[in-house]
Amino acid sequence: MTALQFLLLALVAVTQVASATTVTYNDRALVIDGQRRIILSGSIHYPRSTPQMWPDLINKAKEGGLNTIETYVFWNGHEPRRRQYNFEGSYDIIRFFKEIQNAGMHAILRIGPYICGEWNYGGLPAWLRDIPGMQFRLHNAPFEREMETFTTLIVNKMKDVNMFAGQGGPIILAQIENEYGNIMGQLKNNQSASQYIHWCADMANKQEVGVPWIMCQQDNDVPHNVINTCNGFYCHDWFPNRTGIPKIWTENWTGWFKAWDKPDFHRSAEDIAFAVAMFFQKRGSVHNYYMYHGGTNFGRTSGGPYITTSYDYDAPLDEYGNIRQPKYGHLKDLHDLIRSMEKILVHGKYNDTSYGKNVTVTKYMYGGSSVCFINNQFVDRDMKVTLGGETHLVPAWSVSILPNCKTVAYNTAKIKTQTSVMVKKANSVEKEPETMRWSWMPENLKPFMTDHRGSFRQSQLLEQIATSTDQSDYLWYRTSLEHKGEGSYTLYVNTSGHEMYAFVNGRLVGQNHSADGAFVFQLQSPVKLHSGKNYVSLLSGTVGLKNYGPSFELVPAGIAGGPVKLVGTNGTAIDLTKSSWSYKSGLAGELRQIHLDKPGYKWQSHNGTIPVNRPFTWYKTTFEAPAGEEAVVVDLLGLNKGVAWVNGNSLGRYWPSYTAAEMPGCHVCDYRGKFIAEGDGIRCLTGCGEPAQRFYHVPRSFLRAGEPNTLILFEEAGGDPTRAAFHTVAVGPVCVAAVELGDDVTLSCGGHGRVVASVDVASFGVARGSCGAYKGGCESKAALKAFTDACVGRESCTVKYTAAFAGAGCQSGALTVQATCS
Ligand SMILES: *[C@@H]1O[C@H](CO)[C@@H](O)[C@H](O)[C@H]1NC(C)=O
Ligand SMILES: *[C@@H]1O[C@H](CO)[C@@H](O)[C@H](O)[C@H]1NC(C)=O
Ligand SMILES: *[C@@H]1O[C@H](CO)[C@@H](O)[C@H](O)[C@H]1NC(C)=O
Ligand SMILES: *[C@@H]1O[C@H](CO)[C@@H](O)[C@H](O)[C@H]1NC(C)=O
Ligand SMILES: *[C@@H]1O[C@H](CO)[C@@H](O)[C@H](O)[C@H]1NC(C)=O
Ligand SMILES: *[C@@H]1O[C@H](CO)[C@@H](O)[C@H](O)[C@H]1NC(C)=O
Ligand SMILES: *[C@@H]1O[C@H](CO)[C@@H](O)[C@H](O)[C@H]1NC(C)=O
Ligand SMILES: *[C@@H]1O[C@H](CO)[C@@H](O)[C@H](O)[C@H]1NC(C)=O
Ligand SMILES: CC(=O)N[C@H]1CO[C@H](CO)[C@@H](O)[C@@H]1O
Repeated sequence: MTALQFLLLALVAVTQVASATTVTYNDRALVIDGQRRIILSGSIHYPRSTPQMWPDLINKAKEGGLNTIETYVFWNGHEPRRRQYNFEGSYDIIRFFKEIQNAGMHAILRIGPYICGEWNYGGLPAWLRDIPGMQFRLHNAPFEREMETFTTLIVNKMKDVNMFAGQGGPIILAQIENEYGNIMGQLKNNQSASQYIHWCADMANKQEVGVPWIMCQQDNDVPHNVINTCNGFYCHDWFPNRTGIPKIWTENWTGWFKAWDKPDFHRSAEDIAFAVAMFFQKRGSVHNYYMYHGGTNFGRTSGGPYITTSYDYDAPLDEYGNIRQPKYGHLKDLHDLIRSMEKILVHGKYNDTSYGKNVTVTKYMYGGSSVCFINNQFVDRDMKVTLGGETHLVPAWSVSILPNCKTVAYNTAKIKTQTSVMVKKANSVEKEPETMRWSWMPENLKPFMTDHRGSFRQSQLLEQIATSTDQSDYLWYRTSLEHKGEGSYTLYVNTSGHEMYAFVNGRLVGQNHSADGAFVFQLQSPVKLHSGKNYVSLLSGTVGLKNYGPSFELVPAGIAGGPVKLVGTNGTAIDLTKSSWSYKSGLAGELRQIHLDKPGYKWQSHNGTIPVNRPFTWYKTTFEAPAGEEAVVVDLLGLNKGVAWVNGNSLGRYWPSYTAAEMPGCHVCDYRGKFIAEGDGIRCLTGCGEPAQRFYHVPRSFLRAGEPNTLILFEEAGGDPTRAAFHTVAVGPVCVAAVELGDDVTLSCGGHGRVVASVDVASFGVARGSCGAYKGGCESKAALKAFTDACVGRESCTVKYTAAFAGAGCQSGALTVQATCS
């Protein structure tokens, strides 16, 4: 054997046997196999997409300059009933981690198992609270026993397939509990809380996972053997309390989640880049985007309270997994630069120098090289900063990075990446919605309108979650009363949420739901009683369970004590609160599993006519899957509220009749200044006054090409399904703005065979409007021709911006280009 052959063989051996990786840390960084490393991570939650989507999402994250994927673990999905486990489909966590490993990336395993995450009950299974003596997230044996059992199960599952770094796997950090610091703060030196968090750390360390344990947002009373980390929109001014541990940012919120009553939040690419650059300027070394891909709350027990089915989060990858430009590209440029400076940042000596109010220059020096950051934290003032003889203009609320301390390679406020506007394209395969044939079936409400027996009776109004154990969104309450003669009354029902339908003698007399984030409301409806026996049937519905705050398991849902009363026009009141109430959890159609479209179901279709605006109705149609690979959505405008399934797979709750609020932040958008998600000063909201969510994601893996696919809707409030239509999501207009002389300008239609159809604007003036609707200022014929020649008919194209483009008499400066993909 020659030396070369030997070397080759040795190489093969090394690549075939996943070698153990050691993970330690010091005050500057994680130390992986003896090397200090910068970790650029992004959160992707496996149940919020499908296994078929995972490789693409992970690869796009890698392409976007990340080296790590972070996820929570979703206990209620894995253990829906006590000791009955689910690790299939979207809950195949092992497959998800193997995909991360296949992509050659690291992973952060955030077990929790309390995870918040805008997830039903913060991830805790609803059956937990039925265990006697249970107190969530405090020092008590029932909770700790269940938490330890589940944590151990997950750790062992990961160990069995060698997923921890020490076993050659991708996991470099593990998390126990989640944002407990907030809870301890609210419980004010509660002994039980302190004992609990120390118990968590001890339990975690007993697991011997071989990688460090982290606790996020745990600034006080930090157990000595865990690393505390920061969550927030900004973490540059935050430092861990103890020395010898690195500065880790576990959740940098890339946007914000959406509730049914809220418009869409947007965090600008400029502001998030500012936050990331500031973090690395101030010694940060482990950074994670929450979320990098937000995704979809598909199942009933996926979303948090009043959270929309879309969990898009304005993340760098959109709900469907498409690249969101310019956010994705602007951050990729930053990641590539940060990683090129890795050695200097994690080893270098550093010096922060204040250049007056609000401006700081940081210089890192290592092995004869240096890199500089200049930040300007003024909201309203661009600043000139002179460094080593050169003067640099640093725009307000931005950071400039100078990899040699001389020339600016990146400024967080200057976006070089294109903007892509995603559009919904009509489905060319499918016939027009008018010709989709619908059939229907009524939900059988009769049993609960009469004396038919419920599951049990009680002479009080019970709390809903305890009664139904969250096996359904719905709980029936029914009582009856004798009345002499006819009478007119108003029915009053006080409920703790989230929605309520009232029936008297089988007729729907009223409905109401919580508004403005307050779950408690009162239903009021005029009712008529007849002589003899009258039935009052109340259907309470939940829309995702509470996920946050101390002792959130004590937050009630449903009628929970009421009162329920009838008040006559003359003031006579009949109090039904202590009547004999009969209970039943779930709807008949849920128990029959109508969504599975089993043979023998009596779907009705009188020559294609179906009833519309009829509450409590099941609808069914078949459709052809749109051709191609682009994401598919179904437009449910015209429907009211319910649940949708395609081929038996839940698309989640729909509620297109819910209109998002108008708020002050709907009409102003400026990236400069601190981003907030609550209170005064919210900005950059869109979708105000529009349906909170009209389009629902239908993952490709739910569809069958070339065969009929079935869409089933359960419409609870009454709507019109005949307008439902399928669309694909594709890049429409693409734009670049603020391009400077010498820049290479790239336009891309996002693949899938889409090409540039036309170049519409090439302007030197100050282009007004937004991408897709730019009104040019001073047209450059030369630029228009160059872009048209290079781009039309191509999936992507690159054009260098040269002096030859300058239009006569045009304002010098930035070039704006807009093209349309088709
Ligand atoms: C700690 O808080 C829990 C939940 O609010 C409460 O049940 C318990 O009594 C408190 N313990 C102390 C010592 O205050
Ligand atoms: C830890 O740091 C936080 C701020 O980050 C501070 O409020 C707290 O007092 C510190 N606690 C300890 C024990 O040093
Ligand atoms: C930090 O930089 C400033 C400005 O260049 C210089 O005056 C100062 O001596 C430096 N401090 C250290 C500790 O290197
Ligand atoms: C930084 O600028 C903002 C306004 O842009 C101002 O409110 C703030 O006080 C300034 N901070 C300091 C430290 O001067
Ligand atoms: C008050 O109104 C109710 C309902 O209309 C009726 O049944 C009842 O007899 C009335 N009582 C009196 C005292 O008028
Ligand atoms: C029932 O709701 C009404 C209206 O919100 C409220 O005024 C009343 O105090 C509530 N009653 C109880 C007992 O909570
Ligand atoms: C719905 O609830 C709100 C809040 O309690 C109440 O103001 C409103 O009158 C109710 N409407 C109906 C029709 O019940
Ligand atoms: C069904 O409807 C079509 C068009 O609306 C009509 O031409 C046809 O006669 C109808 N058939 C029956 C059996 O009613
Ligand atoms: C304290 C706080 O606002 N925590 C939130 C941080 O963001 C995550 C993700 O959106 C939420 O789950 C927390 O509620």
